[in-house]
Amino acid sequence: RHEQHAGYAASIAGYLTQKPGICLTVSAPGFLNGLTALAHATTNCFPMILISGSSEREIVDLQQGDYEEMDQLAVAKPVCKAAFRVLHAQDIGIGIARAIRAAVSGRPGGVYLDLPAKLFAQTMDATSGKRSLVKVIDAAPRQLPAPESITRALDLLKSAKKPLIILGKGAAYAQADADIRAFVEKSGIPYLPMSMAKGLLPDTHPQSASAARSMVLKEADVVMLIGARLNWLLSHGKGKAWGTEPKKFIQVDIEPKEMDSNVEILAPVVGDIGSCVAAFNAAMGGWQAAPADWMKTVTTKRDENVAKMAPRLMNNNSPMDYHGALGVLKNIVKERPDAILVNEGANTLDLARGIIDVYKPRKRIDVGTWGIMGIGMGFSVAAAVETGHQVLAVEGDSAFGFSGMEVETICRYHLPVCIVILNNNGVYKGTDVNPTGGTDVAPTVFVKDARYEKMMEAFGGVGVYASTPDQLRAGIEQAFASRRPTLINAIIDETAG
Ligand code: ADP
Ligand code: TZD
Repeated sequence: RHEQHAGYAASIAGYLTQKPGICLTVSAPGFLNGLTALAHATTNCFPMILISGSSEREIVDLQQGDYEEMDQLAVAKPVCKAAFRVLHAQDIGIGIARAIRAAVSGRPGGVYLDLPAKLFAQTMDATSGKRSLVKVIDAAPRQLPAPESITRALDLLKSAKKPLIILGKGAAYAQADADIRAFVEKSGIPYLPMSMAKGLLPDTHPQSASAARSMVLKEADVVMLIGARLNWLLSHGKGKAWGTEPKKFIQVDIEPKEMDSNVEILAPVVGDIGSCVAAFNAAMGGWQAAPADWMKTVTTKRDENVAKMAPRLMNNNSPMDYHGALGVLKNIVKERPDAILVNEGANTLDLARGIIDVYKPRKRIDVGTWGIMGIGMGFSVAAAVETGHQVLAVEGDSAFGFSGMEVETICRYHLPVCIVILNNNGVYKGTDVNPTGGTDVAPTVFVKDARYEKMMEAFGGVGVYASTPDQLRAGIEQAFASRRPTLINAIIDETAG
């Protein structure tokens, strides 16, 4: 229903399949709507191609006022990995091939392909048309790491007293799941998954340090990043979050320029993650597992934190609080680990990320590097279409509002998507007071008791109003059993958050 969501769907299809998702839009305003998603794809290292029609070049360049006039190639360039324009029908094959290669090779990203109006009236005979198409061979070639970089990294890792592995969404994208798991397990080192890397190893894995995150970041002495950047999500590798213990970093990434971007990387390993991790596994030989006392410190802290949280997740309050509602969702996903979890919001995001365990790779997709609202329904559509699995979208009420109209798309294609809106009447919570007085509500407060479930009913899907954890569970179980598009309006105490 809106190009931005088509674009988000394309971007996450690229992430899930390693094939660039393709989004087609009309010119100027349609192009601009899709551009947000293209920029998002580039920022998150997802392969995607935005193809857009554009006005006549001659008129655009002289700014003579064409229908939807805009110099789209120039506008797209700063936010994408590559941008191309095709002016002749015989160049379409080459244009598409260049776009595919640019999107998936090296660090993946968003590519723009501009098709001006002039192109559409052109014809070619079928035989030369066919000949002009290009078969893209080995679009994302393996990039083997230098052998000495592998030795350097393993030597540093061996010297550690308190090592830590951080897995990022680049590792999940790489689809080297078995090798990554084998490496982590053989190393015996505690690991921390970034949000979309959850499930590469099950969150219940004995080496998972998720529930001891603050502690391991502070205490670790050698940190190995695999497909994760030291950006804001990791406090740039320095400052309070990283404590006073001096850190030595190993970084595994396909992008050489990522090294030393925030702090010194003592052991850079540049290559594709599949090849790098396979090289580590081959070179590890008789590996001495990580110091047992360190692992014990990590698991003690983790188990303490998990035990502290457990009773809150079982509360049966009505209206619900976040923990009561998310406790239900945690159990649902535990029983159905093939479901794909889509997640956006603020409290809804932060708490769901910590509480809902993920058991398999690429089963959690969320707001990504920018922390954007609006990915929810586009991601849900793409996840359902690309995988055929049940989707569970856990949405803040504000977050849902950015893409809500796409529930019609979900109904139109009968997709197995169950949306749970944690509805607390506003952004963060629903009790803010307008600081300027007057009769208007605060800017963060929405219409109270909004009946979001009726939006789904409007298009023939199932709407559920749930004010208790039991009603929430029953609604989701019904949705998963029927695979019908379902929207559950889960009523959260508006003071919660
Ligand atoms: P997270 O947000 O999970 O921490 P980031 O998006 O910051 O992860 O980092 C992902 C990193 O993974 C990027 O630096 C990207 O270059 C890298 N990457 C993506 N695909 C591959 C791959 N196949 N091999 C190696 N590195 C990859
Ligand atoms: N616009 C976009 C595109 N992305 C954003 N991240 C924001 C605005 C700012 N923003 C956040 O960072 S979280 C959020 C906004 C608007 C909404 C949080 O409210 P919610 O979730 O109802 O979705 P909770 O759980 O009630 O906090």
